[in-house]
Formats: sequence, C-alpha cells, structure tokens
Amino acid sequence: NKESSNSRGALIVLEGLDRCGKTSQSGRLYKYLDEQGHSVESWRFPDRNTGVGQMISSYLANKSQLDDHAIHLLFSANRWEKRSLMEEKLKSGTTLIVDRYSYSGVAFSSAKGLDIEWCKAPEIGLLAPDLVVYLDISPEKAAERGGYGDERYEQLEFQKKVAGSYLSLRDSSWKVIDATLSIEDVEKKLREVVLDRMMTCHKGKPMSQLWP
Ligand code: Z5A
Repeated sequence: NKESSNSRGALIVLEGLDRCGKTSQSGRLYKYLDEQGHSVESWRFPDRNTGVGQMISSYLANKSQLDDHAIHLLFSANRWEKRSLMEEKLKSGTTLIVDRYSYSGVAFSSAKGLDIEWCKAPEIGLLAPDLVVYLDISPEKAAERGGYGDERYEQLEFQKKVAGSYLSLRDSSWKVIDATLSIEDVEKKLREVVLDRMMTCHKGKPMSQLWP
C-alpha cells in the first residue's frame, strides 16, 4: 500500500553537529516509515559515491588540500548533481530523509570565516526542504560520545564555531529536538514531526526552492 503517484513525497532534512545522532536517527526513521508502507529513501550529503563526492571524501580524510572556497563549491556541486533525481523522486511520491544538506554547507564554511551570503549563493535554486530537524547537542556533549576520528572538522574548537553558525541559520520553521535524550525518545519525537509534515505534503503543499 505505497502512496499513489499523485501525492508527492516530503523532503526531510536532518542537521546538527558531528555525533548528534543524525545517522542513527535516519536509519531508524527510514525503517519505521518503510515498515508502515511509505515509499521512502535515505540519502546523505556529502554523497561520496559521485566523482565530486570522491574529491570531497579525500579532502575530509586530509588526503588532499583545497582552498576553502573551492571545497565549499564542491559540496554545493555535490547537491546540484543530485537535484534532478531528488525532484523526480519527490514528485513520484517518495519521501526522502536527507542526512545533512545546504545548512551544513553554509554552517561549516562560514565557521571557517567565509562570508555567509557568499556561502548561501551557490545553494540558490536547490529544492527547499519541507522540514529541517535540528538535533541539538552541545559540542562538549557530542565530543563525549567519542569516536571523533581523524577527519577534518572533528575537533571541539571548530565544532563550537559550527554550533554558532547553525544558530544564526535557524529559523522558526525548524524543529529542534534535544539530541541528548535517549535514542528511543529522540526517535519518537522525530517520527511525530515527520509524519505531520508528510501529511501536509500529501495534501498538496507546493515544493519550493532555496532560499525561501
Ligand atoms: N560538510 C560540509 O562541510 N559541507 C557540506 O555541505 C556537508 C557536510 C553536506 C562529513 O559529514 C563532514 O562534512 C561533516 C560536515 C561536512 N563534518 N563534520 N563534523 P558526515 O555526514 O560524513 O559525518 P558526520 O555528520 O560527522 O556524521 P557522523 O559522524 O556519522 O555523526 P552523526 O550521524 O550525527 O551521529 P551517529 O553516527 O548517529 O552517532 C554518533 C555516536 O553517538 C554513535 O556512537 C551513536 O551510537 C551515539 N548516539 C547517537 N544518538 C545517541 C543518543 N541519543 N544518546 C547517546 N548516544 C547516541
């Protein structure tokens, strides 16, 4: 009993600091919605499988060096190369759960000191999410979860700057969930806001583009 093709899917974006639990929650939400009979896919950015994604992956692993502006544009290009597929999926009724999106792009690059308006510009025209969920955790608490690896950006001082950038990007349409609750409690709250927004999309909420 998957949705009929004339009701569109919802673009759901999960954002937050490293270790806030996005990957765990994307997986749980995907499983739940799929079991409920919804047409759903789990995506993530960067998508490391594309040519651009491989350049990003090598940069994040400190295997290559790039100018801050250049890597910013690559992250954006990585979203642009998936844009038409994204639109196709949504129009055909598939809900997409996306782990990081343009907000990560702007938050991380502006945390390095790049101008925020410059950071936002290449994202103009990408599809705007129907819902942004911010999994809220302090940089200190996130660091306590351990597992900070060797990737670039996985350092407390930098994560503090990223947290500040996210704060300036947040608006009243974002749903903020306390990411320090148990995995199960976060999951429950996430399901509620996502199901609600999926319903408004099925009922005909129009698709829009960044930045609204
Ligand atoms: N980046 C960028 O600069 N520009 C862009 O445009 C984009 C990204 C899209 C790679 O991202 C980097 O790229 C990222 C931003 C930058 N750098 N950083 N930082 P990535 O998505 O590949 O990596 P990540 O975002 O850092 O994901 P992650 O390490 O996988 O973290 P997570 O997905 O948020 O968390 P998790 O793996 O689900 O959970 C982390 C641990 O916490 C794990 O042991 C869990 O079991 C545990 N956990 C999860 N939830 C809980 C709760 N509720 N309680 C206790 N423990 C929990």
